[in-house]
Amino acid sequence: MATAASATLITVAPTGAEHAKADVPQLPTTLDELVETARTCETAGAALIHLHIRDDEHRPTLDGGHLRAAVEAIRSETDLIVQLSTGGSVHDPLDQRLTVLDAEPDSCSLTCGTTNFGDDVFLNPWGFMSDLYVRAQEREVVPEFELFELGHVHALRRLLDTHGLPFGGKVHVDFVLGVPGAMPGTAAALMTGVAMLPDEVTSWSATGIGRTHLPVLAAALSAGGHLRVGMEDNVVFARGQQVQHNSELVARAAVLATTMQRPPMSTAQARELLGIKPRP
Ligand code: KMH
Ligand code: ZN
Repeated sequence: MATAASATLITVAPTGAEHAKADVPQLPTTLDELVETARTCETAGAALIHLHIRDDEHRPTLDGGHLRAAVEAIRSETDLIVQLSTGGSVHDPLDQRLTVLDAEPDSCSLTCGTTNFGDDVFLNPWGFMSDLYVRAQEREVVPEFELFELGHVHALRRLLDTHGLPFGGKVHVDFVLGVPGAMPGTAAALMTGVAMLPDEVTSWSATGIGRTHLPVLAAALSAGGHLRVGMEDNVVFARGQQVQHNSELVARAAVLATTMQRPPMSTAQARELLGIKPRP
């Protein structure tokens, strides 16, 4: 397993499925806003975008037309790796979540088990994980394994044992810490998870939800991990100061990574790290 890297993969998760546009008007929800966000965040140092799509009323949607339009628009305007969320919102049915791959993203998220999610439950039973994994292999989409709980690390072991390596041969995981009811956003929890990773894991990143954003970012950087930032996970830049644009979070992560002598990775380096197919 690679324990340190000389450059940092910065992922931006600009929107998510949880915040309402009415509460956070600066949340990018329209196609134009997403494309502008993607462009600006690429300039600020991001190499991968983790996308949730909203409908014309700014509500989360898994509609194939919306997903495909977003993938195509961001590909035509940026060189970012496009990752679609298969987690969607806690209300999305499992069978619909499987259809996300029809939009032909470079990458997809794949959460390695069910977890508490605030007052809700984010459902990821074994059968769903397994089907999604095999479909991603068949369609040559590279999964990013989302780990919200330490048990998810063990479930990843089961996926690899059952189905072998993902398309591209690399195994990249993303720790999501600090979701209420799930793994806490602490350096200790992150380090425990990293210590449990299967040998096949070639890289890892981490993100902390809400007020755990900065502690998790600092812990990940100091331990040789990569970073995910964005308004999906955190809408507060500093005490009393809301995030106005996702690029603020990317730019701060880029400065911290550069200070730590691990500057942001280019999109080409990120493709190699993750085993993503080159653009046609
Ligand atoms: N919105 C959460 C219920 C993912 O993108 O794969 C799930 C989530 C994970 O955001
Ligand atoms: Zn997500």
